[in-house]
Amino acid sequence: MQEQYDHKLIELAAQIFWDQQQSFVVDITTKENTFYCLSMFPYPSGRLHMGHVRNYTIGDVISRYQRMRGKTVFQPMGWDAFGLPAENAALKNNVAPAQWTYENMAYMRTQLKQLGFAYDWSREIATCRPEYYKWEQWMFIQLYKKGLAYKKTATVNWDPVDQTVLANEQVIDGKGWRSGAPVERREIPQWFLRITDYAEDLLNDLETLDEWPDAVKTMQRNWIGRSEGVELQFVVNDFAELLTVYTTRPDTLMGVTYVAVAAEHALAKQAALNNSAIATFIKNCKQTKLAEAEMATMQKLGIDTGYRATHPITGASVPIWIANFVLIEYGAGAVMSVPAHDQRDWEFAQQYQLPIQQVIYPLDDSSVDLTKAAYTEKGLLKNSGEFSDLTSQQAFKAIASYLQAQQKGQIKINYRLRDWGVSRQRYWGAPIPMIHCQQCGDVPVPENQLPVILPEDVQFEGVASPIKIMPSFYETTCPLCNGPAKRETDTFDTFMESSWYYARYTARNNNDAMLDKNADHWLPVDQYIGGIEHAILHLLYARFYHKLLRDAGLVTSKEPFKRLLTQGMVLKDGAKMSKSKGNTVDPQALIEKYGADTVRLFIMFAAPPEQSLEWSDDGVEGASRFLKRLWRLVYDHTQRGVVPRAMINQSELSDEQKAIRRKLHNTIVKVGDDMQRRYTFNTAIAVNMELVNDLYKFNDVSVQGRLITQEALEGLTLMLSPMVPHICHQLWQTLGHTTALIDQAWPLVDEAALQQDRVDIVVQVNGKLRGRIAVDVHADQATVEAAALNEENVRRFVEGKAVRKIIVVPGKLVNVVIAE
Ligand code: ANZ
Ligand code: ZN
Repeated sequence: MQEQYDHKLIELAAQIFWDQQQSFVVDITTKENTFYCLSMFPYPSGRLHMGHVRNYTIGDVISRYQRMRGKTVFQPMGWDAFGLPAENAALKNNVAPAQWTYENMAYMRTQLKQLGFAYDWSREIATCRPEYYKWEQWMFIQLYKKGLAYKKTATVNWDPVDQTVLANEQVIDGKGWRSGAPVERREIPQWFLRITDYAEDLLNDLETLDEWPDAVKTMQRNWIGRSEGVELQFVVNDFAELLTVYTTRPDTLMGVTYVAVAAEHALAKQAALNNSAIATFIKNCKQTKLAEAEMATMQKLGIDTGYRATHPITGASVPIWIANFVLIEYGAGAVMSVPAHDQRDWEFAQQYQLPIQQVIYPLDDSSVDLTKAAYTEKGLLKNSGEFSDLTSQQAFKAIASYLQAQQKGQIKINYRLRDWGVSRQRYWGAPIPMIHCQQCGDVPVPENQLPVILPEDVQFEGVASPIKIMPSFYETTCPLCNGPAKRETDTFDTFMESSWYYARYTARNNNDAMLDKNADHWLPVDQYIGGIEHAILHLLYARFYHKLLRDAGLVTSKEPFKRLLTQGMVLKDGAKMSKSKGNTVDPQALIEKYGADTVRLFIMFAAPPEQSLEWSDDGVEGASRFLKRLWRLVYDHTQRGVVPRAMINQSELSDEQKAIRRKLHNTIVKVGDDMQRRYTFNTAIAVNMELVNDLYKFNDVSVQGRLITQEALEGLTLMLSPMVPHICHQLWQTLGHTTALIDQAWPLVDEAALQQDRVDIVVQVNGKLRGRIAVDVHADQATVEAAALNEENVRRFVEGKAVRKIIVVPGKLVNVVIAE
């Protein structure tokens, strides 16, 4: 063994060894005792950032630990390879998105290998490969046949600079998140997946995910947004249909003073036909953005349609307005307005001087000032005819049944969740496998013609997608009538690929089916690890897709991820480490300077995985110093020759020898718990560090002492190996083993070593701490008292005084009471 710790040599040697032994390649047909550990795959942006390194180190530590516990661990890695940045890079550097992506993958793969992650590289996936997206296209066609995929014209946020549709979250202050250009609204035909059919399942099954963080489940619940209300109809003069509204507060029905509809509502369109002011108002509404968070704060604007609705109970006639805060996509696209009890309705009524009628009163008789704000609490009904004096809760039921009996309304459950728009007008994505024929309409690509391959060798002319101007791509014949037809040139939202990759890893090499029976051997994923930024969309889409796979008979489980860990952010000087803030630390430089093990150790030691991690150069130095200390300890020990492991006879050991063994075995207990249950890898490392300190002090070169040191060093090496696998791989050999560390089991606890035969007791004199003694655990009271009085410092305080009383708390404390 070399005296100096040389991380470069050691890490390379370990990596070559694992590679040659194929240590991490699993037999995918394994059925029992499996553990599927998955970290969210990266977008191949160019190089790894510290957030990736943290994410993947956590996953690797869990994987390696589970392996030592006897599990067959599957830990795959791949690339979420489609997406906008590749196109931006193409425009900027004049390199095809495919080439840019493949180059980035190659570089980042090298980095991941340098970090020593225990991946089964034989199952690597890149979502931009036809053998992957072929099955996504195939599944889409199955969904289309079931009516779960459909096309409709939808209003979208259009970014005029990036020439793409933006999701609502990508619109910030009415501008595109990347381009900063004012967003326009456009109506274009788009493909949707009917996720709303699964809203109830997606909500209810959250209950089964007891190993998910509550915060994530709450975010999912809010996003799905279930509400219980009543849908009711108003009769409108001169309008062919009844006007339906959705309310969660039917108890306020008698306080309705107007009705408001969305600008896109049929009634608004009819009103605009011969009223240019209304037409202009509607047009202006369309130009403003959709972002929902802004709905609450934006200025409320409206216009009177001149139409009037008849109140379903009182028969009173109320005006119908068009209001910009009513969403066409939610509920019925129209609301019954109760300005006394809804804040938005109140603001609108103030602005346009519409009447405000209070019908709900506080249960405790406190007064309400409706000139300041709406009273939005529930309470007691007044001014509500036969419903007066009911509580809100009672009135909900009473009014709902009244409307139902009159056939004017019914109870309705609504979800905020919208169907998932999967069309993107960009190039670098999986082609949507549909053909449009003038005669036959939309026709799916026949399955034997899949995949529809995205041409990779393309030239960008401007921002527009190259395949939209490439007849060789889009010109085709109709599978039904053989006439000329046009392929869909939109591509899938990249959330499509990341919604099922976890399953495809298990069927990576199957070119005949999307999934096979191996999927059920591994799914659900035992441990999924990733950033909290994916708490809503990615996880919701993956959960939805899993249910689609289940209903297609491809898996039997309900949910894709059993246990979820969302790792905290990496901070530098208190701010999130990010390119835009210019405060990044490049992992590559650190790997080169200190080695992968130092980086891994620092990351796992600096914070528990779910908390944010403050970057510290000193911390990195500290991790590096610790590894050198560990190295030196083993070096010094083995310089005297290796000690073959032998039975240790506990009864022959000195107190000091027993103490160090007890420390070792206590550490094994504690680290096991930290790694298995608590996931507090930082404290697991801390107790190993303490053990290293104790071993430096121990320095017992007797035969027994060397035997104990050998045992402790082996324990340390095993326990630290999930965190710092390379150095431990070497140390294991240095300690005299011919078998590889990677095949070792987690160390066993020797119960005998845990037994304590002496306990430490504090000694007080008149309640003040004056000394400590160690006594036999079985010592009787008299022996303990004598030992206490005999303690040097205690003796000084007691000397010459009368001892009144001695109080003994067994195993803990002795208090000597003396006359002052
Ligand atoms: C009358 C009312 C009175 C309301 C009151 C609230 C309080 P959640 O809980 O999120 O489902 N609403 C219904 N459809 C809407 C749309 N398309 N655009 C904007 N707002 C709409 O919200 C349901 C409530 O949001 C409904 O209950 C309705 O206002 C409004 F004291 O009806 B409420
Ligand atoms: Zn046709």
